[in-house]
Amino acid sequence: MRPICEDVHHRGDAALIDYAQRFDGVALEQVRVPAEALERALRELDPEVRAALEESVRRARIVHRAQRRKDHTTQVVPGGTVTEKWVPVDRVGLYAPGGRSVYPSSVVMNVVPAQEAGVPSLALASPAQREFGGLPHPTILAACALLGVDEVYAVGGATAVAMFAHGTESCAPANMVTGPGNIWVAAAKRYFTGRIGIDAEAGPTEIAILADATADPAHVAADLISQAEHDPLAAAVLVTDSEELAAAVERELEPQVAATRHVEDRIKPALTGRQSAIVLVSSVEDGLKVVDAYGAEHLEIQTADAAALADRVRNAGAVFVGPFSPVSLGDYAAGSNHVLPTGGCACHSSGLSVQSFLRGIHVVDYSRDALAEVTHHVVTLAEAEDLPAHGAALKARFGWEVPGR
Ligand code: HSO
Ligand code: ZN
Repeated sequence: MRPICEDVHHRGDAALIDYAQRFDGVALEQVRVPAEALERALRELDPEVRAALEESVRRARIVHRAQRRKDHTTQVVPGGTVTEKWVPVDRVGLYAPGGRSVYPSSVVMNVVPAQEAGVPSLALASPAQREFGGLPHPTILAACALLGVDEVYAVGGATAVAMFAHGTESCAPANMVTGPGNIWVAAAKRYFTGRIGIDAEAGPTEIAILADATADPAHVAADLISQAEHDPLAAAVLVTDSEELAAAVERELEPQVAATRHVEDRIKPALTGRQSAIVLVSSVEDGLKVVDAYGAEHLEIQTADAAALADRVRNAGAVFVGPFSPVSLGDYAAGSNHVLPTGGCACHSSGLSVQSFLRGIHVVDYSRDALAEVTHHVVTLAEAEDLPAHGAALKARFGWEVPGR
């Protein structure tokens, strides 16, 4: 990975074109996707998919627009203020995978918060695909066109991260790279951490369901399967105080698994893997402790008092309350973001939001009098830290006398 990233640094577009040939089997003429290819992809998008994506975008915009924080000025003392100013990152590079997981919904979930944060320059990279004439997957291109992202690159994997980190002849460097990707993308993001901002590393999908005897076992089973569908390493965990529900869910799983599509390659290994389980607890209260200790990416609460219980959850990427808020709704059309912390990171991190693309800058503005009033404290602390020049910077403003001493 490292030599590849260094090569992109040194040879720019020529390296990207060589790697597209080597890894994707595509002879690229240029790395930037022409505008007409984006327009065509949107024109040729299935109208029903287009309508669904539009609704997904509309709802995500409602939620993410409301996240934007206002600048806030605090008067600390008369004549002394600190303003917290929220400034969007100048330029963001988004990555969209092209292999097994071609998810236009993830393009929506990355682009919408960046746009609502006011990021002025947004580019997307996705691997060149032989079967699509050397362009990225048409649904990804259509999603970009729908969202108004017109700077798109047919570049995949670690080379895409390197392109955004260093910049090439075609692509200006970005300050931040977000979006899911395979292990090479994750490794490249780690490699560049510190130089560019990155989003959290995404692990396999997780769903935990806290349910009591009032839950519908058919729905619980369907929801467990829905996230097992992502990956053989996906985790699906039911936590319940009801032996009857546990048994009924197990009975439901078999026919439902058999009736779906990705049975052998993903769902069966996910459901039977060590990461998935049905956990019997003696009370819903104990169940709450279990799901809090787990800190799952997605937590569904399907109990009699779902809203009250959900209110008490401390660790989860997102919480889905009651029988009519399944995780699949959140994946596409709740308005919430589906880029969420996995692997226990929900204990310290949040999902992607407008906030992810903003920096809070403190703007300090003190008058002469306000500075004079606190100078002796600053001088004292500076002396205590053996940093007399720090104190001198204030004293110089008052004829080298410490006011009030
Ligand atoms: N559930 C996934 C996101 C996704 N679902 C994309 C469908 N498409 C995040 O864990
Ligand atoms: Zn999903």
